[in-house]
Amino acid sequence: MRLTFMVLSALIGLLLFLHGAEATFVEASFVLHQDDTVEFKGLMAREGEPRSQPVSSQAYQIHLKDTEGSVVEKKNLKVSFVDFHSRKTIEEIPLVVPFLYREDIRTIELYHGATLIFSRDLGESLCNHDGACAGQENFLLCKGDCPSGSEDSWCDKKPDGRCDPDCADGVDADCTTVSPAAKEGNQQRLLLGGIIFLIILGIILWKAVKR
Ligand SMILES: [Ca+2]
Ligand SMILES: [Ca+2]
Repeated sequence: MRLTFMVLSALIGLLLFLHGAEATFVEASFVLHQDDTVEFKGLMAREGEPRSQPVSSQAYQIHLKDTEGSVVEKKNLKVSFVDFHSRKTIEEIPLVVPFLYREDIRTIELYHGATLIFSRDLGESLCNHDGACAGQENFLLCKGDCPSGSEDSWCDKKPDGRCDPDCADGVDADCTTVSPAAKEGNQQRLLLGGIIFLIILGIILWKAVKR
């Protein structure tokens, strides 16, 4: 049983390694005022899992809704208008709310108690599926409109022969002016590295199964 688990874990790890699977999350930024006015500052897409501490107080909440208006995620927000150091009351605070990206998320709402103090349709901002890469759409959120190599403020680092103009010098191998011979040499080294990795993994698994 333990062996089967080990083999399965190794295979899943290998699959994740080969595909480079990463979740996408979005950070929504706001400025919240004491009088409950809210300024929306924008959205930022990132790769990975959102990290935020659980908050027990339900005084302020974010609701994410789908196209049908059903709540797909609720989050309690940490809100305090008292400065941590000076202990003085402050009039406004920045709020950054991370959430896992799902294609069905359409609306973000901010509540103070039962009162809706802010609402915004995110559908247009995240991906409007119109064939043009515009606004805050990018490769992470909207691959249909912003394929790899699009100018979308996101360096996708995909080795696919398309130079991404958003990548800094040396980040996207497709942007470097490497000679075809050197490029072929790099590809061969990468292939050899992959084969060696698989052989080592095979030996480890074989030894584990034999034990
Ligand atoms: Ca679009
Ligand atoms: Ca890009």
